[in-house]
Amino acid sequence: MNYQIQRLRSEMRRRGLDVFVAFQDTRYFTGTTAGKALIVPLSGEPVLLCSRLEQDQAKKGRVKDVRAYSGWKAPLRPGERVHFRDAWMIIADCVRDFGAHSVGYDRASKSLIRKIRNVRHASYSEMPELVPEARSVKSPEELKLARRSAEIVSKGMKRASELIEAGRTEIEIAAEAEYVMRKAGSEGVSFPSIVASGANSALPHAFATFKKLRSHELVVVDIGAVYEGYSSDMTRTFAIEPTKAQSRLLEAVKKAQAAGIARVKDGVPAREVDFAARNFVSRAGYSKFFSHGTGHGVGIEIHEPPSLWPESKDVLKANMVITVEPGAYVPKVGGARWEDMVLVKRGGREMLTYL
Ligand SMILES: [Mn+2]
Repeated sequence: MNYQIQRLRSEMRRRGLDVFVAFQDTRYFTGTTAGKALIVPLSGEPVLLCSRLEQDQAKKGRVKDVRAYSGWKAPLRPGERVHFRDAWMIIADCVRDFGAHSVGYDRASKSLIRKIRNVRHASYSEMPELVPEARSVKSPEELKLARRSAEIVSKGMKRASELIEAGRTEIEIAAEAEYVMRKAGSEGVSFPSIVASGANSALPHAFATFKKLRSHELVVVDIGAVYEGYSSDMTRTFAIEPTKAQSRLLEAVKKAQAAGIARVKDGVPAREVDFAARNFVSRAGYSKFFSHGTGHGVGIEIHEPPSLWPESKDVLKANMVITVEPGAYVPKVGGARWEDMVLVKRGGREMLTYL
């Protein structure tokens, strides 16, 4: 049985669940984007439910028991098996066949769960955090994909760095970086690319606009790729003939990032990494301007556990992939953020992104 299902089952045991239904996040378990729901019992084969048009794709994934459904009686290809029923009826059948009393699921509409409950009585509990938590520690196969995704974003950042000069537009830099990542195998961007110059750089979640880069500006470039479902995330801040205040800000943020990264290893509370970086930013006089957490886990989703911020209860474990990204956003000076993906290891760490 695959690693992902094993991790889910240990979480299910801990919470006393007989069955877990993943509606949102089937790709993590199946390795395919096809699928409406994955029904996982504590033992035995999981069932992947998909619409009829997705079934060939669904069968290429890791789950053997693929059940296709169709809401209307369409003519079938030779040898094709389709359940002419609604998806929720098939889920209810599975809950019955697995003899489940306690069913967990990630997220679904109340009306969908009500329909299932009406034909198959059991306790149904929404547990949106269960899968993201199970996902936070990566398998060797997942780490290959995360590494590849990090390499791709590093290439995109290299391209962006080559284009930083007065007169170019933010959009142009974003487009070139995205083009390079796409050609290197990215499925798309993991979030809308940020190229934020001058006053825009002081907005942590700016986009890229037609604004032209000018001298005496900071330029925050925050981009991400997706490789076989695994997201990457990287930020660099460039400076065009920076003022003293801009250079000082940029140096402080870079050093804060290094201080944070130096704390990363298996067993360390995530908030300690945040503290190390934040402390550095504060000592440089920018504590008011560091308005976000120091980092987050990254994988199937761009933001997933653990979270690195002052009140985080998460503890870093070997084979988690996290970002470390302190920043400071100072009106009239500009913003700076420095972000890399870091693999947590026993006794240390490994940088996954590079420039
Ligand atoms: Mn990030």
